[in-house]
Amino acid sequence: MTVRVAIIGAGTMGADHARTLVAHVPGAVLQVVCDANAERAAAVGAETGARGAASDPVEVIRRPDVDAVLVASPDATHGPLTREAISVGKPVLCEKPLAPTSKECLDIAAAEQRAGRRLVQVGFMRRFDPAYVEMKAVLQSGTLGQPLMFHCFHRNVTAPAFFDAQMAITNSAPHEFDIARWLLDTEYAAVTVFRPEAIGPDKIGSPVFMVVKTRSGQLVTIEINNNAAYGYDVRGELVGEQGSVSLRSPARSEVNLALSQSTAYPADWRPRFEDAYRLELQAWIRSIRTGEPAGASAWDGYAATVIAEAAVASLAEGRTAAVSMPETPSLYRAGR
Ligand code: ISE
Repeated sequence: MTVRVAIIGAGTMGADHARTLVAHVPGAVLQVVCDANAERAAAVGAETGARGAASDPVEVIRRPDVDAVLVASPDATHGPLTREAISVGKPVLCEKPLAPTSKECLDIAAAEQRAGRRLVQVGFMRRFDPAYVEMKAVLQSGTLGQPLMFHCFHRNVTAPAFFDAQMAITNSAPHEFDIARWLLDTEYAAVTVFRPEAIGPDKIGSPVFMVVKTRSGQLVTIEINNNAAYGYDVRGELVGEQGSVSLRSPARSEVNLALSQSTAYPADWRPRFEDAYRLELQAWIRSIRTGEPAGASAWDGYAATVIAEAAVASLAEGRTAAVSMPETPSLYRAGR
């Protein structure tokens, strides 16, 4: 069975997924690239050899020659398009966040439960990143003892002027919220958000610094710095009772020159998570063909939005915000 995929949204991530799908994913064909901007859809479609291009996402989702949908359109459209795919029983890989509000995420999970099977995978690609996967394997081997702390650094070169501290929490931090929850296999209890006072009052963006408490008693620290200037740099160190495990930057070479040694930083997340995106898409198509769910579920997408909402409240009100999650429904209990 060849899975005929529609990609909705031909911006940075949609175009990147289209290239990865056609170059590296056996068992899938790029049926249609859809974008509100018809020219952009046609350009990405032509570049990747898609069978067609379109501009109406709902029509595309309902087409009988489309088997599965990848949603990479703007954040606010994720919820309605994912629900549309569920309503016609089609598997959907939705970029993060699953939806901007926890209420919308819960509605998506409810629709999926009514459908009675897992149709939604959320694009938390770090779960496929070899470095995080190794980190989790070391933790699970037991050699570190109990995990105590997880330190996360998320630095982008620069962000657009509208990318404020709240967006740092709702657009960038969900990657950290999801990966820490997945690694530590626990839910969150509380979050406190700080911003360095040294930053000028006219600077509306990050850095934001968060201290998160888990229900199992660990601390997770998260620095989001969308204007770090020097390079795209994601770091993580998991500290256990007996030792720690850190991510290594996947640089492929180092340059020796003028009495110094250097490695390069990528300009954005695509090269850093190239392997993760490829493995994520391969796992998605495999899961459609085998019926075995892979990656982050709609419930995981909900969990990331719940803590993002609490963190936004903490930022606005300058206090610790409690994080509360209902019990995990049975559809989502296996395979976390
Ligand atoms: C962006 O939306 C992403 O998903 C990237 O992975 C992340 O590094 C960046 O901070 C976000 O804005």
